[in-house]
Amino acid sequence: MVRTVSLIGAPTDVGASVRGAGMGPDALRVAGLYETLTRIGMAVIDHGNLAGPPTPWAPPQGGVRHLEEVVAWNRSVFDRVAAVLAAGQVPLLMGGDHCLAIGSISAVARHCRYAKKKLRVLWLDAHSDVNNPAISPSGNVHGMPVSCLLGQGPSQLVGWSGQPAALAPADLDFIGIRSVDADEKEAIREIGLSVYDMRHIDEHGMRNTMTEALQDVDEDTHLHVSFDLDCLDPMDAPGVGTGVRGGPTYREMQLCMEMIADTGRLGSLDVVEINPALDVRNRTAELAVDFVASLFGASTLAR
Ligand code: HAR
Ligand code: MN
Ligand code: MN
Ligand code: MN
Repeated sequence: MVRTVSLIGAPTDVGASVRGAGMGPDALRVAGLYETLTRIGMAVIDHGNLAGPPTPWAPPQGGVRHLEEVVAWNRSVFDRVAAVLAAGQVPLLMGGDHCLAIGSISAVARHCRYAKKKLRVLWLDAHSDVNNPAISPSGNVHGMPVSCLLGQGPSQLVGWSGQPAALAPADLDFIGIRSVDADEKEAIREIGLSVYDMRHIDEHGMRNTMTEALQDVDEDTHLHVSFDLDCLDPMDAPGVGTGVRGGPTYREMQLCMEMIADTGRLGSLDVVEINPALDVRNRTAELAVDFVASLFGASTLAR
């Protein structure tokens, strides 16, 4: 059966403090996301872009920047992702900054409860995004989505899945992490989150890392990938607002995607943090399209 991928654009940088991630959806379209997925045999629908408030560029209040606007954007993301899942399709959220994963994954979590699927989230990122308003150094919500999904964010941003928390700590694995704020380190330890950081990948290689991360994926699993493009090395992916040197190589990331594809359990995807204002000739969006193709099963000797 041919699976249908639904592209959902969320053109906003409301959760960031560097401007430009709002241009991400069109950068992915220009890089040929629709055409590439079609070429490898997927049915694809582009739903166009969601609408939402402009980014106010105001300072944080109570430790959070732009809370009202972040809530508004995430509500539209939640509703559209929920509708796409209800139609039996694979939602591909084109961000936008990473705060949008709150709405996206909350909708996926609710769907998994109804469908009696086990949700597993792979968070591919340079950052752990597990800040909250009390500890965030910036107030930017793109540094807090993991906390919100674990039920520990501002009250307006938790509980959307119909449960106090969309995710339990064991539902989530971080891959590629190398930038964690002081208080986030403590939060990761206290919550007991599973982190395959860059040192782990250096020492064990991507193959062993992904074998370990995917070992409990079975036929009842819904796999969600939240792909922050700053997971990559900024030498390869310069078009991001908060790049951190020392990411996985192009080949390592390809293997990561191919091993996820091999499980056959990919059910939903976020592609976030592409910032065309900082990019070089759309290189980062083109790279993202390459990796998304691998995630959906493109390989050298097959499609
Ligand atoms: N940890 C920093 C903060 O909370 C930076 C986080 C953000 N950037 C992202 N998210 N792109 O992965 O402000
Ligand atoms: Mn992120
Ligand atoms: Mn990041
Ligand atoms: Mn785990």
